[in-house]
Amino acid sequence: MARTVVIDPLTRIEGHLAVELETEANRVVGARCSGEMFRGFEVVLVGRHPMDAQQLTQRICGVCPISHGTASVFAQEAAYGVAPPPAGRVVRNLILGANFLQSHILHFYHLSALDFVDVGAVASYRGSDPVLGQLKSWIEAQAASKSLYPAAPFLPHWDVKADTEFSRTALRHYVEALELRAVCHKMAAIFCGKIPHSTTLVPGGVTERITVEKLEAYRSLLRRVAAFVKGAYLPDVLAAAAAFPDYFQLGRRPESFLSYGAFPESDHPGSAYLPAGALLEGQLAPFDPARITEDVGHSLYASPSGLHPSQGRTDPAPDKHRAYSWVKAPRYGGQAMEVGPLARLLVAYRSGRVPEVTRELDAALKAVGRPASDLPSAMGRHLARAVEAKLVAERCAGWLDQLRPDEPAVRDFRLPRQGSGAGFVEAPRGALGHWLRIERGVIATYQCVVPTTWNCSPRDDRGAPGPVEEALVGTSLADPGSPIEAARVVRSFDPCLACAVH
Ligand code: NFE
Ligand code: MG
Repeated sequence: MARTVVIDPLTRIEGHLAVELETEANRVVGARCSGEMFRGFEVVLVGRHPMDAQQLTQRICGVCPISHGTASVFAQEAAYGVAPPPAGRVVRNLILGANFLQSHILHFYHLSALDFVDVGAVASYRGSDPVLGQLKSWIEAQAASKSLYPAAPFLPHWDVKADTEFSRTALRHYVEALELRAVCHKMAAIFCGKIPHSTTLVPGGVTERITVEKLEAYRSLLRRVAAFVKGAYLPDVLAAAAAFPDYFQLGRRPESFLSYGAFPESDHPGSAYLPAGALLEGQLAPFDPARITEDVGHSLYASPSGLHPSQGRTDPAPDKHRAYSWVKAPRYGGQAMEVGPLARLLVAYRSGRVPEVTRELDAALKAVGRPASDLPSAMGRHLARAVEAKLVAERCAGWLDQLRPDEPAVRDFRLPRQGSGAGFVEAPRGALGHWLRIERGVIATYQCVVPTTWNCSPRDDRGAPGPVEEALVGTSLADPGSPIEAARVVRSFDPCLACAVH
């Protein structure tokens, strides 16, 4: 029997997403993702001083402000003809690296883990672990209260057949991860003034002075985070992967992945630690920014469709016929592309250029007894994110060793009256681009194409679905009244609709 299942809002993601599933015999045969609000940052920026952009665009999101600030300073640097000194580049990597770690830990423990653990394992706990004891009392107190949502999100509404030991361990780590995220924020704030919304990211580098104290403080916090990633996060994801092998078959879609390249390691284009590239049907090609367009045929905008972002426009049209999302539909050579940790690691893996990516991915696959062809899946996305966290934590230690106290980290520049530039960065959730044009000393146009814009895109003008819409097709729902399987598929992408609608 055909039936429409609506998840609105889809919880435990960032921002406001509605998902509509067309099902036949409880199997998803079509899906639509709707970004449910308009914000208009691209409109707000017009007419402002160009250097307001790295401050204002960071306000697009509290989870990935560093990526927006970095994309903005990259776009401005292209327009101004300035590049940071080596120390400025390295400090930026350290700030962004800390933000990746915070974001990945947040995504697994606080947004996704409750999809995979049995909360009942804590409710029935009789041991002496203080964290589990407190969690148990809290669940009991909430359950006894008359609150509308007792103990949410700690009451399972579905049947999770997870191992008791795994569930207890993961839930203890859930609590620990709250503190670890603060530690990651402290690491970032050492060099970026404050977080969220750094004050030290500027065109030409970073304004923070490098001192022995700061280097050692970062190093000591990094050690703690790296130990948690290695000792808790990665093993917990491997355990979830072993407990939910079906999710290597769910959330699959045609193989098209895009990475702009993350963490530049010299002034040369192409020096990114995780390389740029487009992976289409197994073929790896260099990333070409000219191939990006945005369709708006099914998006709530009156602007023309299929424009390159340098020509892009943002004209909201809330009553547009047939449109169902405030998210535009970015395409690469006309193709929907998945972005994010899985895209970055697959591009690196297929390029064969990053030995530790190959080593760590192969080790993770071996641990769960799966072939590499299982990576493009819901569970593969979790696995790639955890492996990436380990790699980034290790690389941060190496970048730290490159810095010397009082090394200059910023270069001066002159602001042109006119110019244009594009900035490409990898945010925790994937490829992020900002396009800037300056006229008469102020911003004439500004466009952002954001990771979740790629992943949660609606249909394009040809009617072809976006990546999450594709990935949902084929999902079987045990109980369409509680479509947890579909929610798990969507969450594997780590969507941020606040970013996507910008
Ligand atoms: Ni609001 Fe973001 C990241 C960016 S996602 S979290 O990571 O850019 O679209
Ligand atoms: Mg945009």
